[in-house]
Amino acid sequence: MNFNLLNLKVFGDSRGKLISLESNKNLPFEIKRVYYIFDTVPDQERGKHAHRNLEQLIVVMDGACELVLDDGKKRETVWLNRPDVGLYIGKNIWREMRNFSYGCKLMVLSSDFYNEEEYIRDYNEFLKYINH
Ligand code: T46
Repeated sequence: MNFNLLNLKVFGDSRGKLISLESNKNLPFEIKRVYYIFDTVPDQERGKHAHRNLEQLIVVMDGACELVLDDGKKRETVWLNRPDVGLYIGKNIWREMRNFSYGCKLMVLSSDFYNEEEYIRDYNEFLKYINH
């Protein structure tokens, strides 16, 4: 399936830890947008859409959440709970985000600017799109 868990290189010493993310180096795309999600609550789901062309890297900076990934043939669940692991999601993957810890903080690096036209927010439409 077109997703991958990336172990990010950590520069750590007695002062703490640092991770650097660079376009087309340790990230497989050029970063055009960064957004973040915070103040999450456990009983609220997010996502439930796919992107036609967008690639993203999701890093949980604090807390934890579950990502369900679906390519129309199978579903896999990934638990994200550490800032040194990034979830790369390629094109045409349906994603659902759930079981957030209270106040989980996610940073998302994105290969393109925000464009609502590029989202597929209906699961049946997603299935039709990938099987066309
Ligand atoms: C994704 C997951 C991981 C903007 O105006 N600009 C932006 O860059 C984004 C990402 C969102 N928005 C607006 C659109 C909605 O009115 O913010 C509102 C909430 O967005 P949405 O309901 O799409 O949020 P999530 O958490 O369900 O999904 C987001 C991203 O949209 C999506 O690309 O992969 O996070």
